[in-house]
Amino acid sequence: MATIRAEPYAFKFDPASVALVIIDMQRDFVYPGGFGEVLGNDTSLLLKAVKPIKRVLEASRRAGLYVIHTREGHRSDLSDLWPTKKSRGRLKTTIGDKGPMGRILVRGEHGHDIIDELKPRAGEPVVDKPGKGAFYATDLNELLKSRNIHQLIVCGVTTEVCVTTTVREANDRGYDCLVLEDCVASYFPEFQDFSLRMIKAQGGIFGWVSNSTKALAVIDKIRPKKSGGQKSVRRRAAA
Ligand code: TIU
Repeated sequence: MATIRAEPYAFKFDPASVALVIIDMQRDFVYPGGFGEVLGNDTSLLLKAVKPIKRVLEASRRAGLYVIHTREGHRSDLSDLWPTKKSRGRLKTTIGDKGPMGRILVRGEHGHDIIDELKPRAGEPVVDKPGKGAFYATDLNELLKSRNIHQLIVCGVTTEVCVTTTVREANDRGYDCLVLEDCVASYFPEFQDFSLRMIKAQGGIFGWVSNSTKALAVIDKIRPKKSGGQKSVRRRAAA
């Protein structure tokens, strides 16, 4: 068992039963010119999370932890886009329309993809989700259950939208979630603050909160098991 210093108390986990889940680190949200900016937001606030996430991602790979990435987006015919989601906000440019980085939040478009700094490696599942929560209309639960994973280390954007929706969904499906506060980001600093406080309040009503420094102090010491790790499982599956 490994232990990360966290609030409201230490987060204990078995490296074989934990996954690093990186939520929606897509150009559309993180870079200027994407959907985030179309919504009127300052995307520079999200860029701050990239370096700490990268450090946690690289350490998790070295440790052999299971790594999953998610992307919010829709089929090119928008058949999985609720009319309510399309029209909400009364924006001039909305999901599916042409933006500076291709059609906004449409799968296969440049803006929809994960930023180069955090590019998924072969063997790391990328879960495409049409909603805010990563469990809605995806196979995330099946991917995790098939490996007996019941604890998640959560990073990504935005804290009060897709991160907390996913953490809440995860709770109701029996997962423990540890959120790393410098590895999640919001366009609104006050929402970031309150979202993290809501997670750890009431004895950890939704989970635990820590940071990348405390997590890395522990993940850096984990050695991958010979039979574990993403590569060897893939090899087994292919055999
Ligand atoms: N707008 C906003 O803050 N977020 C989203 O629309 N999606 C995610 O959080 N990924």
